[in-house]
Amino acid sequence: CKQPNQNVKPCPNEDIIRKLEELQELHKVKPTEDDHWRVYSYSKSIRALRTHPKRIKSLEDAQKIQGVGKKTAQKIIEIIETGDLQRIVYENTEDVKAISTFTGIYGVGIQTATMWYARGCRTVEDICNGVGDVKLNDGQKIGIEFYDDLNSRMPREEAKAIFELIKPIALRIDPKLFVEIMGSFRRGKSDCGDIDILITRCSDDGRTHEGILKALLEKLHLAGILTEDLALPDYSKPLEAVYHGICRLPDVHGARRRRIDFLTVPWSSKGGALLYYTGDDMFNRSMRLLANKMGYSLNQRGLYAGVVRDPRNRTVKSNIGISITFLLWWNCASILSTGNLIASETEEQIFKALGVPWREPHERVT
Ligand code: DCP
Ligand code: MG
Ligand code: MN
Repeated sequence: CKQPNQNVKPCPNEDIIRKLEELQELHKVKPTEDDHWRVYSYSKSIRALRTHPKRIKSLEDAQKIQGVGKKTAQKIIEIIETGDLQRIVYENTEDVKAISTFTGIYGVGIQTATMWYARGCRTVEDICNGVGDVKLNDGQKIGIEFYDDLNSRMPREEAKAIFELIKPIALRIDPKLFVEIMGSFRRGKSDCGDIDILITRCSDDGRTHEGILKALLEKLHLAGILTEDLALPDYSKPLEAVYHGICRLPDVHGARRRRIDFLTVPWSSKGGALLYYTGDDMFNRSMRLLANKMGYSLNQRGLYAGVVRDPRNRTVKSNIGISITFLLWWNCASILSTGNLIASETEEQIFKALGVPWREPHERVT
């Protein structure tokens, strides 16, 4: 598919975005509701700034941008005038710094990071040295070994180069496979945090992609493309599998380790999976919310009706003046429609069923 590279042109407010992102990262590891709101509010401002075509020069300029609040506008001015943001210094306390460093390790969430800090760990070295009797699982050990690589985003071109090695290897196993790159790459971003690959296969000829992922992973290890596994698929679900691992461009001196994810789904879920795996996560969240409001449920398998309501929990009140016939019909309808698939084969079907005008992947940012 076409990849409009809307983010490739230089952004006139890049320095402001960098500082706001830095502050946002610090709030991400803090526990209060207020911090969560700040993260959300900064992400709105950052998105708005990314698409703002002109350099911001004044408080008025900043406040006029949709999504930028008054307090953020003041911060923007501080960054423009001083090149810095005092709030970063203020928020960057020892605990926040340490916890934020720890959550940069693959497989470490805020809870684990906070626990390690409480046990006395202040640096990654402390963790490795067993301070506070901290134990690491295999994924976390790999996360530490390649900490810097895995915390840097790759240029779009590198994701493309790696994918273009992988796709033909997959098609050699089965030429009828659907193998596409999803996530930030499909949205046309100029840099990617990882490589997300969706695999499925039309089963009209009676065959499926069962067993393909296992074979593919083996070949990719042999080719030196996959270097470490982080989470292997659950092979008890033959058509629906998730893999997390690490890859790199083989035969390139100094090539960095990159995160890679595979998702396989049944052909009937292709549209649901494309929509989910293209993201971004905020766009997905708003689509799910909309689906729920309409009494539907949206996930990577597709759009379903009836699953949000549990008919058994419905209490019948006799004083609300609804006829018994209607209540019976309503309950039957709920029961009959439990898990009823509304749309899943194509993304277009799902947009249509939700009454949302079509949005190209690069437009799917909220
Ligand atoms: N996704 C989601 N909710 C999550 C995680 C993922 O809806 N909590 C979906 C939307 C994402 C897609 O999966 O776009 C891929 O997940 P990534 O974490 O790889 O995110 P991106 O590819 O969008 O960004 P990045 O460049 O950071 O990898
Ligand atoms: Mg990604
Ligand atoms: Mn991913």
